[in-house]
Amino acid sequence: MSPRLPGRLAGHPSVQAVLARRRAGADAGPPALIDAVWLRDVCLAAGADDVAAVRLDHADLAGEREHVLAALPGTRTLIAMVFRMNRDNCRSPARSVANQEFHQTDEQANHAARRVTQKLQDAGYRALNPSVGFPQEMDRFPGRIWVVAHKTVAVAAGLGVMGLHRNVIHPRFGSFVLLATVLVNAEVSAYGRALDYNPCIDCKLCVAACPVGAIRKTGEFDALACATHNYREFMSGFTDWAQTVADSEDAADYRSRVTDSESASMWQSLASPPGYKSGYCLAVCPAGEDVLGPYLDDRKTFMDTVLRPLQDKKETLYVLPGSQAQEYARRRFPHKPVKEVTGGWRPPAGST
Ligand code: B12
Ligand code: SF4
Repeated sequence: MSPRLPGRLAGHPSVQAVLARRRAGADAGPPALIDAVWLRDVCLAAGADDVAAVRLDHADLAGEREHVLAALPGTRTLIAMVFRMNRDNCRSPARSVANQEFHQTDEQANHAARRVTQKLQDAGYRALNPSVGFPQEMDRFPGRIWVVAHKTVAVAAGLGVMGLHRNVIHPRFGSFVLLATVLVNAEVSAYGRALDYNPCIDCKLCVAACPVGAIRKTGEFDALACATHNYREFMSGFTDWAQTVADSEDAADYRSRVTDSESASMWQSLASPPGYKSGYCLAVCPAGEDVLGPYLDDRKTFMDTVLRPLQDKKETLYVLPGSQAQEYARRRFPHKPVKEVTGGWRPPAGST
């Protein structure tokens, strides 16, 4: 049935074209249910390495619901996808190599999620793909800057489980995956089921690899220690650097506070995608069926060739003064210079 429209609107060429298409049956609207096999093919063709859908009303997604609905009102299903990273690139002590791998995969995942969204849109659904990594909602910083927590969605969809290092471990690809989520306003004919085991083998290599002790044997994760070091050239570290520039009396004073290589590195992070300082927890993880073999065959060689080069690397570690991370870094990695930074966090009201 045609909608009742005011005369001026009814006579508009675009309106007439839409109504003519409807009369011809070309615009019948999408099927109520998205076919799971079709959806999987679309995601794999777009570049995903694995995919599973989960209902937005899944109990484990209660904390995501309001954020998802704010991003796309009417969302019924979340489509979780994983994208493999090349392992030895991630493991390289050369930060340029590892960072390139992270950023290329990030880009691939964003492209694929966008393509899936486009296919769903063309099929007549409302769909949206939040950013895989950055950019994020910086007006909310230091609050929740992400639109959707991809880890939470991927775990609920059954694509993996978080390991000791708090990254999602895929049963085959292990920790070497980035995640993306597509929101859609329809149900899918089949949903994923949570894994009934954790691919993490509790080897604790991630604990040994993290240079600032952010991953504890007990399972606690010190997100602030991680962000202060690993994200030195992202939002908070950048703010601290900008404050250092503002506080410096002249070029000589600035140079006494910031080394030439730190200035060059900050420039590189501003000119290219920003560089992670670490990510070693993910790099050393032997979990996952495609990854585990060499670790099972010869654990010593695995540690000598994967863990040790990262532990031995001479590099500056960034810590908050008086933090556990500072004590840990000095004790466990005496060959790595430890530098106190503020992390760029705003001082409490009343302090100068
Ligand atoms: C915030 C964030 C971070 C923070 C906090 C990490 C964390 N464990 O949540 C920091 C800056 C430390 C970080 C670091 C890294 N991240 Co990150 N990060 C995210 C982000 C934006 C949201 C994470 C999230 O869902 N948190 C909520 C719940 C699920 O996490 P949680 O572990 O249960 O809870 C902890 C944190 O949320 C933290 N927290 C709570 N509120 C806040 C607020 C702020 C500002 C901070 C810093 C932390 C924080 O405290 C909780 C208790 O420990 C996602 C992208 C996205 N949109 O989902 C990527 C994501 C989780 N990151 C990812 C990666 C790859 C990394 C790094 C390896 C980057 C690198 N190359 O070095 C490191 C690994 C550090 C680690 N061991 O976790 C991948 C993980 C892929 C996977 N296989 O699981 C994601 C999914 C990006 C992606 N699309 O693939 N990350
Ligand atoms: S490195 Fe070992 S302990 Fe850490 S997440 Fe991977 S399998 Fe689990």
